[in-house]
Amino acid sequence: MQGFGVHTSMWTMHWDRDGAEVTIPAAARYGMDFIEIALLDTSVVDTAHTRSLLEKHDLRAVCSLGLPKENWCSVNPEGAIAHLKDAMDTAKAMGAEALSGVTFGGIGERTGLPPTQPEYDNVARALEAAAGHARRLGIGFGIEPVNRYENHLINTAWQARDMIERIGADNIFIHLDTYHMNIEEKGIANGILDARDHLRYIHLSESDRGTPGEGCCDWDAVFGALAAIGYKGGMAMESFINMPPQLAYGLSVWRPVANSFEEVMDRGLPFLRNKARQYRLI
Ligand code: LER
Ligand code: MN
Repeated sequence: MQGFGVHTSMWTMHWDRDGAEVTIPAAARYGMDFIEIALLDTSVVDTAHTRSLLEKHDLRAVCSLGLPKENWCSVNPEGAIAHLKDAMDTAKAMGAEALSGVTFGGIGERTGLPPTQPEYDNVARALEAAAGHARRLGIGFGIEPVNRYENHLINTAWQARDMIERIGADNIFIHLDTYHMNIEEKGIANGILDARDHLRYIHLSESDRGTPGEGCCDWDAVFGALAAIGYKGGMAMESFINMPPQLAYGLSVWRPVANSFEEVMDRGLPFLRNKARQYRLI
C-alpha cells in the first residue's frame, strides 16, 4: 500500500453493486490513490464489478474488517480462520492489495478481564494460518490495534509488534490509527516508533472521529514521526459520519462527529494532504 486514500465509510458501509457504483467514482473525483473497503458481508459483494470499476477509475483498494462475535480469534480460532480466508479471497478477487483492520478479533470484544494466555494463543494460531493464506494469494495482511473500549487484546503498537514477532510471519503488517493511538500511546510518536519495522498502513482519524485538523490529535507529531522513520506505506483518512446502528454500537459513536460529509471531505481531507506534503510523505 502506498499513497493517500479514504475509508469508504464516507459513502457507504454496504459494499454491494450500488455501494461500489456510488463510491468509486466519487473517491476518484477527490483524487484518491486508493480506497479502503469495509468487508462486513462478503455475500453482497460483486467482485468482478468492483474490480472493473476500480480499473476504470484507476483506483487501488485495501479491504478491512472486524470479526463478528461468533468468529473472534480468541474464542473460535477455526471460525476466525475460515472468516479471514473468505474475506481474503473476496479482497483478492476484487483486486485489493491487502486485508487489514481488527482481523485479530471484534470491534467491541471485551471479556471484562485482562487478556489471558489461552486467548493470545488462539489469536496467534488464527493469525498465523490467515497469514499463510494471504501469502498464497499474494496479498498483504494487517492488524490494527484499537483502543481499550473496543477490544481488550491488542491496544498498542508494541502489543501488535509482540504478536507479529511471536508468530514470526513476515507478511503480517501493523496498521496504526491516530484515533486509537491518541488514547493508548504515551505519545503518538511512541506508537510509530514501536511499530516502525512492521508499519505499512495508517488510519488518519481525528480525536473525535470527526473532521481532521479540528480536534486534539497532534498532527505534526504524527507526520513528523512518519517522516522520521522514512514511512512509505498507505495513509487513509477515516471518519465515521455515516454509521449503521450495529457499527455505531461497536465504535461507540453516539452523536454526529462532524457537521456534514462536505466538512470532512472539503476541510479535513485537504488538511491531511497538505500535512503529508509538508512532511514529504506524498
Ligand atoms: C475501529 O475503531 C477502527 O478504527 C476501524 O478502522 C476498524 O477497522
Ligand atoms: Mn481505524
